[in-house]
Amino acid sequence: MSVPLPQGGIGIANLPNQKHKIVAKKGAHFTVMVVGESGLGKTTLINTLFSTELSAPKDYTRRHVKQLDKLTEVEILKAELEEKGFRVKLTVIDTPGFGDYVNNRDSWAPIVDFIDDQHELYMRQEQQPQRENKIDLRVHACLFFIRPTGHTLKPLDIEIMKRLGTRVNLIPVIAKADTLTQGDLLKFKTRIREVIRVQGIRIYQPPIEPDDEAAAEHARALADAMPFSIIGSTEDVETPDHRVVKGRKYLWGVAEVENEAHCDFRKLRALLIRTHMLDLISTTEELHYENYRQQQMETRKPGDSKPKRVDNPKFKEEEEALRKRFTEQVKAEEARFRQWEQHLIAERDRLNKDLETAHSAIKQLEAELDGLQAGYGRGSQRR
Ligand SMILES: Nc1nc2c(ncn2[C@@H]2O[C@H](COP(=O)(O)OP(=O)(O)OP(=O)(O)O)[C@@H](O)[C@H]2O)c(=O)[nH]1
Ligand SMILES: [Mg+2]
Repeated sequence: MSVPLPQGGIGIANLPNQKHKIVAKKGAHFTVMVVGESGLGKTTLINTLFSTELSAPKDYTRRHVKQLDKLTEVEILKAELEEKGFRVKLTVIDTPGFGDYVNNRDSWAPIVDFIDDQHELYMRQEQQPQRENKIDLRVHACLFFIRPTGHTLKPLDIEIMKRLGTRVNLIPVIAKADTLTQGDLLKFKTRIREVIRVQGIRIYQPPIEPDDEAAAEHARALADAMPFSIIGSTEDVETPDHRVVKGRKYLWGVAEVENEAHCDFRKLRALLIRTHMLDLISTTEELHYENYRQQQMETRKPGDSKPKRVDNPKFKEEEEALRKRFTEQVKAEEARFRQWEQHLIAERDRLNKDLETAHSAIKQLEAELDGLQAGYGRGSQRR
């Protein structure tokens, strides 16, 4: 079920360096994961990717994977892409959304564990004598969905993004971009970028090629657009000017998936499956997997078979403390917010009262005026 890639392809034809040429020879495994709160359109985006580019739904396989002792049930979709004889085995991992509250912490922790587990699994296979045909589900790109509040990142987002960013190529996306106006979307983006910077969250940076001006330009444009705004839809709808496009139809018009004036879907797709697939793969190998391996080497005693997060009580303690501190922070923030809300309500009530007083004063004046006019009318009649 190979699907030729139209327009531009994966860009294998002019690979920048020798290493990429080696990857190209072997063919690549590329794994993308979507993560985020429930109902933000993760599954829809995957289906949109497949329906706009990759293949008809019948061409890919879906597999439910229930992880033992884990709360996460991930869905794994596979498809194969081909360009000029270069094959990519694409795997997309759809995770169920976690809740939007601290108490739901346990429902997203398995997602972080899942990423570690894949590194662990790969590392163990590397240590085996027979190293052919390794199972490799190491995640090369993790799309993190942000709720389109128009406000800012939530403490929970920050916490999760921090953890993901040190493990995987993290690509933040703003979900359901059609629910914000372009102006609000831009402000939202700027604010999120600021929070990412201030909080030291690591996100994927498209590398700037020093000796390829066009590629550098493209990379800069991608970096500037982050976090990518997304509209997901597999529906064909007709625009007011009679084009049929993938989009979402509203009374005011159509939000178009592939229109760059509406959202960054095209940029995200280009980054993933055209221009930066190989970079995502090699940074995963060289940076994230290598980090994991090193960390495990340092902390694991010889003969230990399990990764440290299961074994090491000190690590658990630290994590527990961190979680507690985080929960406290969120609670404090919420208390502050509630106080502020109370204050607003009181202020509103006060203003309403003022308004009422003003209203009755006006009413009274009107009544007096009526009285005067009536009196004047009678007076003039008498004359
Ligand atoms: N307005 C708008 N709605 C969207 C968009 N993408 C998805 N939706 C809608 O949002 C709802 C949830 O979409 P899903 O794709 O199931 O969300 P999910 O993130 O996979 O949800 P979970 O699997 O529960 O975590 C559906 O009704 C979608 O039609 C979008 O870009 N804009
Ligand atoms: Mg889903």
